[in-house]
Amino acid sequence: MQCHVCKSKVLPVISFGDMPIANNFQTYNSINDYRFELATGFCEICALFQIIEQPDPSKMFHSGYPFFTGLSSTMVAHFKKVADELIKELKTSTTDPFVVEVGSNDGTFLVNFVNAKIRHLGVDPSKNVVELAKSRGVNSTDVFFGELTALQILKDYGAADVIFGANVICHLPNMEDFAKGIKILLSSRGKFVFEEPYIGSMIEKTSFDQVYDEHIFIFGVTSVARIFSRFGLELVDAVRQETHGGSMRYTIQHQGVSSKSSRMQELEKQELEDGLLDLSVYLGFAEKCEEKKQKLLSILRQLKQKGKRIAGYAATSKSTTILNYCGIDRNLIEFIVDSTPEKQGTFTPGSLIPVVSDNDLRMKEIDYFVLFAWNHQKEIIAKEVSKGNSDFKWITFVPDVEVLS
Ligand code: DWN
Ligand code: ZN
Repeated sequence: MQCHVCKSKVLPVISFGDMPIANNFQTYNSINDYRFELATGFCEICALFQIIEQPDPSKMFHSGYPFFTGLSSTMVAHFKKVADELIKELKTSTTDPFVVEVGSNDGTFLVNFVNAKIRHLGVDPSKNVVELAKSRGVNSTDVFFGELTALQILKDYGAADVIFGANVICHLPNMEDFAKGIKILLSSRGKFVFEEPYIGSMIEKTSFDQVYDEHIFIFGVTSVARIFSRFGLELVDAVRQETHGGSMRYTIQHQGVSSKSSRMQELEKQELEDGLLDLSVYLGFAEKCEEKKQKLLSILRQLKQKGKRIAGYAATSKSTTILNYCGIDRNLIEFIVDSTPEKQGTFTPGSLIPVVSDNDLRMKEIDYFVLFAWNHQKEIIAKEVSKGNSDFKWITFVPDVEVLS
């Protein structure tokens, strides 16, 4: 049990048991039984919460990757806002700027640079999403990002003024190879900006479903600063974000280029005060995970005993952790609706609950929907209300297990 970054001993926190690949949706023709233990630990040296074993990345990111950033209108608007801010900054500071996105998915972020006629490149290992991005005019390539890829990009395009990543850096087990790539590709005054689910939010809300095979690390300001300082890079700014139930946007530069912002120093202080650098907070989190599991199971079983019909809303990656850790199957949840065509007609990994369209007529017969995309609550409820479904009843489990009124 070694830290993936510093190789020192990781202290065990909680194991969620045997898990399938979170996005490995099953079909009648291809039932895949692959399992790994989703155990977590904490490295006191890096102040870093992490999963101990990660399956081979090629099992997760491939030409059948079923997640498309552009399916959430909230996220599309969010990435447009970030892109617009960066474009404004680049246009005043740099002639002929060059922007690279790591984990560029369907091009939702980079399409804004296409419109602004700014040189860009998207890098993503999943061929299907890269093809989609290319069809939107986004220059993209289907490779993993690391030292070798960075050298190639530097040769082909020159140094990057901005390297961006959203909900991707925490997916990369080899931080050394990744950070070396950033060090090589980033221009001397360039910025590496990335956003990830925030450890402070996960602890505060007991949102343990953020932990699954793809999310090897749940970062905080302190851990990010410590990790990148090992590679001649410096965290200079951090800002909290509402997205994905509580995220953080980090800005990294070459060491010594800028001074640390005061808001980032405040956040570091807060993490120390909140105990995020101590194992005990994580052990408390582990207890709360077990309590939440029992509470969710109990509410679902009570409703079932009363003859109520329950479905799920959104077959998220996160739902794989919840469903398998709690042992929920189709006896409790009849089906899960989801807007992703690639997921419709499949079965959820491990729990084998059917996934159907979010326009399925059977939705009208359902008494309660468990909201697995609790991070998109506003958008989803508004969408259902606009479809005339204002009488739907929702069960959430973040921050607490409750029926929404
Ligand atoms: O980090 C990651 C995040 C950003 O996205 C990845 N590892 C994979 C993915 O995680 P997720 O699946 O938990 O993401 P979301 O955005 O919480 O959920 C997306 C799922 O929800 C999709 O299957 C589509 C579905 N959905 C829906 O059915 N109706 C989403 C919205 C907004 C909707 O209105
Ligand atoms: Zn470490």
